[in-house]
Amino acid sequence: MIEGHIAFKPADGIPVWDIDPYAEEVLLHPNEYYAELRARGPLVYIPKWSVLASGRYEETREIFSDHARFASSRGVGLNDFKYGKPWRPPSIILEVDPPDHTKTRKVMARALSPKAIAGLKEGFLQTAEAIIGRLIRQGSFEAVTELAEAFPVAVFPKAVGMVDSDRRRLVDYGAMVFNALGPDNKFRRAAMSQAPDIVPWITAACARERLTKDGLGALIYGAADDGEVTEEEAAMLVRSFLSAGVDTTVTGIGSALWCLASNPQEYQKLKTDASLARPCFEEVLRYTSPVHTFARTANQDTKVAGLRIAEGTKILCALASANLDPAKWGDPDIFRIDRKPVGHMAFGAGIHGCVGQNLARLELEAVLTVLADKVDRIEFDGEPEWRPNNAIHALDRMPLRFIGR
Ligand code: HEM
Ligand code: OVM
Repeated sequence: MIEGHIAFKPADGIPVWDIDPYAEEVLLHPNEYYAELRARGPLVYIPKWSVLASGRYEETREIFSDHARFASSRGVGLNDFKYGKPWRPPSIILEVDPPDHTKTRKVMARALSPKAIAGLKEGFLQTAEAIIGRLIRQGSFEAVTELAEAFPVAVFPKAVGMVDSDRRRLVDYGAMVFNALGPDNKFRRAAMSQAPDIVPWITAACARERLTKDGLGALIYGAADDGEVTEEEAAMLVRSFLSAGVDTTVTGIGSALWCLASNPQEYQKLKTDASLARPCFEEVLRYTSPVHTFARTANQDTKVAGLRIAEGTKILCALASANLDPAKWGDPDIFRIDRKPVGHMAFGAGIHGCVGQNLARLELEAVLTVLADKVDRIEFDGEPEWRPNNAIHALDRMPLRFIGR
């Protein structure tokens, strides 16, 4: 038996499914797994990891909306912090419950509020113009590194106020944090092998002295000056920026380009009406769900959809599957930039709902607006390939061609 995965007998009515959601084929091309997960029932028991999984919209939303019954403090990955030691000191916003969560969430929400980030828009647009202009002149390029990574890595560390940035370490740290949410499989081990190099670099980058006085990081340290959090807590919250703020938006941009290259008629809609940039991103999020799975742990004996769940049960919540549930969405497998998918789960829901979502939207708005203005057509210049990760569904490489106007 694997440490931390104690086998149990699921309650009557919960189907048992002998599948590994972390198998490479599933992580690369998960939509069949999601469809079968939803079809088998609101909850299924997966003996391979002794967990329940939720893939339907209604129940996934119910679980995410109820932090009192479904805790984050035992980890939001497969591993239960009660049994296995976390690989790093747990996040003091993501991996905690109220009341601990309330204070740190308030500080982060203020630093990432629409008002706090409004001033970033102009710089985001300029950077998008510079990068996209260069790629148009180049014609063909590899979109994951040259656009999806290049843009966030140019704007985000600067917004945080980092004095020195390191693209490779920032992107790989994100991938490590998300791979860490899965089992001890080859993806997690490969990511973790980089920890001795990356973790000390990240930790050092979070110190007050390594941040400018005018960035988002300084706003967090300002909360330490005001006595809202300690100096150590401020450093941990800056670590949360670096954990959650890079790989997610890299994935969002890559997936947006993939959606638009695959659906030229939808791209033409965006070109005709650039005010669709934001709705387009919401549909990219629904359709591709950068974070495919986050987990919760039942705090008490409870029920979902009338099915009994025992205290201590881990539940994998397949956000990507909820976002494709035909019981919630009409024609869920069709990408439509003007769908306006209110209530999608790509940013989560409830008290832990993505605190960086306004910043993510600002980044994607800049990229999509400049694209629509400058690029006539987006075409594949080779087969896109996905990169397996235990919690994120991202492209590995995608040769593209921009045909300028
Ligand atoms: C939380 C997705 C961008 C910072 C979350 C959650 C999701 C998510 C699903 C919920 C976690 C849970 O309930 O367990 C995304 C996606 C993004 C994105 C898809 C981009 C497309 C960002 C950015 C930042 C950020 C840019 C930072 C600037 C955070 C933090 C939390 C969070 C700190 C924890 C909030 C809490 O627990 O209260 N994100 N995120 N995210 N996100 Fe994002
Ligand atoms: C964190 C954090 C927040 C959201 C997502 C994430 C798993 C990490 O606070 O470290 O990636």
